[in-house]
Amino acid sequence: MADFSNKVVYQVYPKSFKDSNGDGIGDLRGIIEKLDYLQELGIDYLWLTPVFLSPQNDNGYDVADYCSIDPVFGSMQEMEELIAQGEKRGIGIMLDMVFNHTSTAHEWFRKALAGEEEYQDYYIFKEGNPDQPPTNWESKFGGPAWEYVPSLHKWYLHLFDVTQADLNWENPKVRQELKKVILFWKEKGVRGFRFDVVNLISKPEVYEDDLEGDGRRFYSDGPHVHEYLKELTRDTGIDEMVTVGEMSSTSLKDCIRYSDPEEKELSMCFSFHHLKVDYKDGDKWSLMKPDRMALKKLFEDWQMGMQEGNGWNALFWCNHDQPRIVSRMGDEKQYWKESAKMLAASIHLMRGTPYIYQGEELGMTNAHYCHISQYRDVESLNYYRILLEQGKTEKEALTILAARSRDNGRTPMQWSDRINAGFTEGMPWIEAAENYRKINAEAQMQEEDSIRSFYKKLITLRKEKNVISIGTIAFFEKENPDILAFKRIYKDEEMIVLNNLTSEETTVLADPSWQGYQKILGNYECSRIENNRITLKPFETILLEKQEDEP
Ligand code: TEU
Ligand code: CA
Repeated sequence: MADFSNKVVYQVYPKSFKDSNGDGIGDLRGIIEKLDYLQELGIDYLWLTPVFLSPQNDNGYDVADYCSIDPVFGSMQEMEELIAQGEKRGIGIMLDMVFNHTSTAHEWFRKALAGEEEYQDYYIFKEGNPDQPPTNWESKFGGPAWEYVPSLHKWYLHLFDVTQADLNWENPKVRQELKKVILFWKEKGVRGFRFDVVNLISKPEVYEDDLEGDGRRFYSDGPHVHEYLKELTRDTGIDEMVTVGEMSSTSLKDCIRYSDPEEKELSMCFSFHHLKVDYKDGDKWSLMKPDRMALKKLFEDWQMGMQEGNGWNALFWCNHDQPRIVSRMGDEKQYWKESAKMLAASIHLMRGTPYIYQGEELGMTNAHYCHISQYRDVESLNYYRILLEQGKTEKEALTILAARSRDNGRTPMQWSDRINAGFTEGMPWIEAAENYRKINAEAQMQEEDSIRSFYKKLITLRKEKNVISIGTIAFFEKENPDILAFKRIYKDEEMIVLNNLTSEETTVLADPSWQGYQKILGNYECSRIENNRITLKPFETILLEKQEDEP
């Protein structure tokens, strides 16, 4: 397995990145136009969320054909051009493989529905009567996880939308088909893959009611998942490419196994525990302020656990399913720039490969929509209905969506202060956040002190310093909820990273051993570093480096 410790991945959500033809929907041509922007930022890989043929019920995560491009995004020729143009700029394209389920519009599912038993075995169909689903499991998008097909007298499983039917990985034919997809894209020259909810592919042998939860404990990190991943990697020869698995409700132990190079499963894992520290009682739709102590503890457990187990983390705050981090853990009003930079440093300087989600490098914020008609996401619309059914008022439901909707991460990329943030000449499929006149790429390209410039510095530093890419990590100030502090060591290189997670000033006692350390990066021009203590300003981040001893 190859090493991706000094690489940085940039995630593009094509629908919202750049529209080239004025239909209001981002497309491949738009991405090609912006490759120079990405090269200038310094990234190594571009992870593209699905652009395959799809009814777009879940914005492409409902795939109808894994080997063709949805016309809304462009053509196969444009995809080939994107790969070639990326290559020219040192940017490898990573594609998003949605292998837990297909769209119900996929040919396999259509054949299954038409009664072909061979294809019914591609999915998880269970006999049963119409008023009794096989289990009480719930879909992650709300409602039951089973749908009844009257013509077949059978139910099928869908852990996500009703138009996303779960594939049956127990069937070797399914595994063969999916390997062919990987080989098809490998042949086209893509450099890596992200695997959607890949820890859900192995379902239990027996399907039973979950008396404690929604069913996830039966199929998350399921019985044969490690076996299937090894087989997929081995038979497609992707062990030297960058591969990242999205792990839903996973365990540290399993993530170590998925990403330990000796296991030859994946290069790294996304896990989400650190993004649930503001879920009240674990419920995404119940609001709470972020629990900073829990956040710190999770970082520590996962960083130390992965280090000890020889696993590798994908480091990230944002993606197309998450609200914007500066709105969530920072302060987008008073300390917008400071908090966005601190959040960037805290992630990029830990042990793992960092991911930047489009617009994160600009400090893009949540959408601040105030009407349900502004939302587009299937999950948001389902939950809006569910929240009203639970007795919430429209206003309460909208407050919850404003904090939690996936659409917060899907507003158009803010390129400039021109209409629609310079994203489209037409009517955007989803409204831009109003603050694009202030927060946009054009403005930040000019400014040395911008959030984007800070991200560039972090990327450059990772390339220059082994201590950042491969150094060991250890945490301190562990009992202090306000400061995320850690030390990185590689041979005789040492670094201290201090992050004030709050909008209040706070102090850290300086260790005498930091005497010869010097600040090499921060988000305030002057820092208060005294002999015995360091006073951190609101959301201040400081990177101190040990200077080489005098000869
Ligand atoms: O996401 C999986 C996932 O776990 C989230 O969608 C999560 O369930 C959701 O945010 C609940 O709050 C992946 C993709 O990233 C997502 O866009 C897809 O909708 C989903 O899989 C299904 O393919
Ligand atoms: Ca378009």
